[in-house]
Amino acid sequence: MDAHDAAQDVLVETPAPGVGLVRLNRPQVLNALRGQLMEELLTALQRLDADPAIGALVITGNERAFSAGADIREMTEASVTSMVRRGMTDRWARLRAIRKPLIAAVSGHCLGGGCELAMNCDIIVASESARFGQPEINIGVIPGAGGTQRLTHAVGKSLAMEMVLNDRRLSADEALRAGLVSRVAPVERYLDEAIALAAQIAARAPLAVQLGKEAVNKAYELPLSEGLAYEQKLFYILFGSEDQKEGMRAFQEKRAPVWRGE
Ligand code: CO8
Repeated sequence: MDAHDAAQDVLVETPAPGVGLVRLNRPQVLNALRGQLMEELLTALQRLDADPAIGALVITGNERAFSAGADIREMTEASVTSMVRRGMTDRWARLRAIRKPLIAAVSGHCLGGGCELAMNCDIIVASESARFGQPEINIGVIPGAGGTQRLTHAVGKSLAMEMVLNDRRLSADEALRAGLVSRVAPVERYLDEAIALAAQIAARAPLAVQLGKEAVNKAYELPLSEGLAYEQKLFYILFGSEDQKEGMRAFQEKRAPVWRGE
């Protein structure tokens, strides 16, 4: 293994109680998503997901770039066979299998696979300098990790088409208006806001948080009648939890609930 291979492509921190933070760490190439980075990212997220002390996760880059997308150098000479063998599909499936809420804290470039990574998260918090785009058309391809699908759900067909077919980039305010992100903060504060939001969610009833995430994400997959039925089943399931009893008793006793995650 040479020094390049030994590089840490992601850094993991616990910046607040209950919060796991994963920083993409290839600033010299605007956090381009090479295979090694994706593996390290997924390993870190899976570890945090399994850690009972952690309730919510934040993925971030740096002020200049969340990520400028897949590593173009790694892909240039790729063949169909090598792309299939690379197991890209498995990696994104592993990301979707994370049960705890994932918040993307985005500043600067958020492009291509970087935008797809952010959209795979449950909530996007943007800095005022964030720029969202799917510029794959410039290099002769199209998005390959959900961009055409998730963007269309998030911002609507017309805007998604402009972004995919003509590299239209969205400013943070445009992304907020279009519904791609839920809040925009100054560059000095966006990460702190994302961490604070994660800490608030981490302090809530863990099972309800997990099932709430699952139910909202089902809205992307299911027709309304099936989604409503799915939600109802999850709602019923929560009546088998201690936390449901605790939450409703605490309300009546006018005290703060103590969640046990059971
Ligand atoms: N891959 C590899 N290297 C990159 C990438 C990238 N995506 N983006 C930037 N870099 C490198 C540059 O080559 C440069 O390196 P060097 O200093 O060695 O020349 C360094 O980062 C800094 O970049 P620039 O000098 O270009 O910085 P600028 O501020 O002038 O420009 C831009 C910033 C506009 C972001 C520009 O770098 C750019 O256009 N980058 C490419 C963006 C792009 O096309 N992204 C889409 C990639 S394809 C994709 O994501 C498909 C997703 C499929 C699934 C995902 C699988 C993980």
